[in-house]
Amino acid sequence: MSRGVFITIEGIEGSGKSTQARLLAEALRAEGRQVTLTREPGGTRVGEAIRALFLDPATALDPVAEVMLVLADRAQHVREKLAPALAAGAVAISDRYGDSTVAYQGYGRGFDLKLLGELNRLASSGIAPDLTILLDCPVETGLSRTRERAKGALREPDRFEGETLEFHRRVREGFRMIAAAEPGRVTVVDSTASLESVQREVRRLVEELLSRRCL
Ligand code: Z5A
Repeated sequence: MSRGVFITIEGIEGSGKSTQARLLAEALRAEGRQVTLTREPGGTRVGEAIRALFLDPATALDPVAEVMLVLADRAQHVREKLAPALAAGAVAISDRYGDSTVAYQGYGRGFDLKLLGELNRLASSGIAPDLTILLDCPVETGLSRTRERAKGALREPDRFEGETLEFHRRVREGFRMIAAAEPGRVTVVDSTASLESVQREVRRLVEELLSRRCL
């Protein structure tokens, strides 16, 4: 039985997840809380190796192999990092988790949603987020932010950055369907707003959760 609190931040590329996850972790640490900030794919040594393969534009991944890789990453991540952090009473913040698999591999690639749900449960040992913050913005906004950031960075687009606009639109729609189906867990935050105002809303949602849990 976990004693900590599990928060995931989800959304399309460029929606601001990594920035908000980092700011949230800093704010909670400044309050003296024990925080584990992590990400998927990645977060563990095995996961970072999977991530490199997963994002490599030179990797021609079969869709089933893609699902298996991301689930292998999750299984390792949960057992090695998330479950111990939650057992120790930490606030665990993950930049992406199971909803990304449903949105990208399910809605984006067309993988069977029911089967994906079962595989996700297996990989996550049933550890579900207490709160998921879905940072939502139009695909064009997210992609223009990441393109702006990439200016001057001497690297080619990763496997997902190279995907079509249509693919990213299906993924966004997938995230919104998940939020509509689970309003008790997932809260949608408009991430076209300024970085500071998104940050304030994220803090408010997390403070609400922590006070509900008397933490
Ligand atoms: N993936 C999958 O397919 N299945 C799965 O199950 C999982 C993942 C778990 C991970 O790549 C890829 O893996 C991901 C899905 C797939 N690919 N895609 N797309 P990643 O981690 O490298 O990519 P990402 O998660 O999309 O990260 P990102 O591109 O860095 O986006 P972000 O984290 O949402 O954004 P950010 O880094 O916080 O901000 C991007 C820029 O926008 C940056 O310059 C910020 O300063 C700026 N920003 C942020 N917020 C704002 C606001 N509010 N206003 C203006 N500018 C802003």
